[in-house]
Amino acid sequence: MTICTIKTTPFSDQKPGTSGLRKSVPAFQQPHYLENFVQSIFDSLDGCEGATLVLGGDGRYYNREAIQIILKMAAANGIGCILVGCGGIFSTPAASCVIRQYNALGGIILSASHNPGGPNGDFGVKYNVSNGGPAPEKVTDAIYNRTKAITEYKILEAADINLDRPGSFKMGTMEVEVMDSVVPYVELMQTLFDFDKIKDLLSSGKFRMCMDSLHAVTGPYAHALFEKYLGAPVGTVQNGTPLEDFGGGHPDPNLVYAHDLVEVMFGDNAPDFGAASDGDGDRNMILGRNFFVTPSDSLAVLTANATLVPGYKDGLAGVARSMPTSEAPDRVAAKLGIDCYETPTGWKFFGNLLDAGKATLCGEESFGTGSNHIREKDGLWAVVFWLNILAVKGTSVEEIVRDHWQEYGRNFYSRHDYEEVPSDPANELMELLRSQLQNMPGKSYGNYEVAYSDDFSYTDPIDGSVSQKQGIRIGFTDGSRIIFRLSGTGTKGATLRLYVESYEPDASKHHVETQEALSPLIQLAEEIAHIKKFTGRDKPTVIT
Ligand code: VG1
Ligand code: CO
Repeated sequence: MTICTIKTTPFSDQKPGTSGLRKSVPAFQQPHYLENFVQSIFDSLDGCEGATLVLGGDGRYYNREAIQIILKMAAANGIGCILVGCGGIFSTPAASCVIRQYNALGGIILSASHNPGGPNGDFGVKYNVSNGGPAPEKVTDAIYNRTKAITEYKILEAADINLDRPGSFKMGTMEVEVMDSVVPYVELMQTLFDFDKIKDLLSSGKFRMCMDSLHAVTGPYAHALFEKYLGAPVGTVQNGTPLEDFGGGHPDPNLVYAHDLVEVMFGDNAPDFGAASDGDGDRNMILGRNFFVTPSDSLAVLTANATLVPGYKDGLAGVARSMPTSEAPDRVAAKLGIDCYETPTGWKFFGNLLDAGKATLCGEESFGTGSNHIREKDGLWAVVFWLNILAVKGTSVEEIVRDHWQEYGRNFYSRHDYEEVPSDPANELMELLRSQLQNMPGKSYGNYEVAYSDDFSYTDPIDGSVSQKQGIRIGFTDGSRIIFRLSGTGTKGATLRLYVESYEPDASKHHVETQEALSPLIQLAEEIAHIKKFTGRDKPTVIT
């Protein structure tokens, strides 16, 4: 078999964002586009000669073609062994699990996560390092620098590998192991949770759940986990077959896009528990009967109840949340006497804290929760964690959350997204805000007095690396916050995210509807940032 060296020229737009390189499928299909990025990964790796890598994706359109190209490039670049998902399938958490179990050098995960798929949808490539987590910024910077200078890539002339059944193959001198990652993933879950107890609950006939995989990657994992191992009736998992275009849907587990599930959980005779996950399986949404759990509250509830679950029975070392995530987990941490870390948006910032044993649970407001069992957020893990708590407590989701508010107070929280707005005015909005930050502290807006205002900068407590300009935050003396960020995962124009939070200790006010409770702050955000003027929109695209 011949190794071909192909001449190429750089693309200027291959800078990885919050979670890898994300572009439209047609962008990835341009000649050499995928190849340039993949070669840049290989060129940036230390010791890829003979190494083991994990490879797979969320099953979206172009997944299979990309896998065949990457296999041939890996073989030409001297990789020793590739563990590839059967059918090309690897959820992000399962990839993280397998990288760790096999001591692989890293993994290439093909996903644009919650972005829509299909021939005109999005595609993505991210590189994870040997701890199983997303590459830290120094690695993504190295890859990006390489993409700007690349002149050639290597690829083996070889036949495609059959991805549809497990087995061992050779491609040149490289070994290819086609594996089903459902089993190692479920086995990991068994080490953390009380499967017998959850099984009693799910097979009792008294408790019903509904899991919506949104036609994305968690389907096979969820069918096995809930219907085979945990005793839930067949049919518990809906939309459980991964489709290349996610059935035309938007594989994002929130109240807007997971509409099938929302209809079930807010309809007549709703089940006790509902959950959904995203395109690549790292996000989760938790619902009770007629009840929505905000992701920030979910992290706080898991933290408060962790010792009920076998894997965390000895307590938590600490907890970490991204900056825009509500401060609900901070209140639990304070009561438990453990540290609560605040990181920039993106799971890569949790890696060092998890590796150093400083944090056990982590979470983001964007429906991401996870722990030190892997180095990615993990949608199904969160679902099983909730089930384990429900099985122990024997109460409902709503009761657990309301009791939680009663004990800790309620952090009202909402995110408003303005998607696909023109980039220039979005950047202007951010610049204008930045220019005002210095003069804000001490200033009053109606009942709100600014306590601090800055563009969030994070110094990693483990390696000292500094990440600047991670979001504009304005904090008020009563504990409320308004935060502005531009998304780093969108592929069209800019997406402005406004995050709003207020704290309510008084239990008699906990029933107020979230948007209503936050409306003075939402108006204030408009007053300060002139969102309507800059985005040309009179309301957000998505409210979560
Ligand atoms: C979004 C979320 C962030 C999450 C990231 C990747 O990033 O806000 O919390 O880590 O997506 O999630 P951004 O830059 O668009 O706000 V996923 O499920 O795409 O791997
Ligand atoms: Co995701």
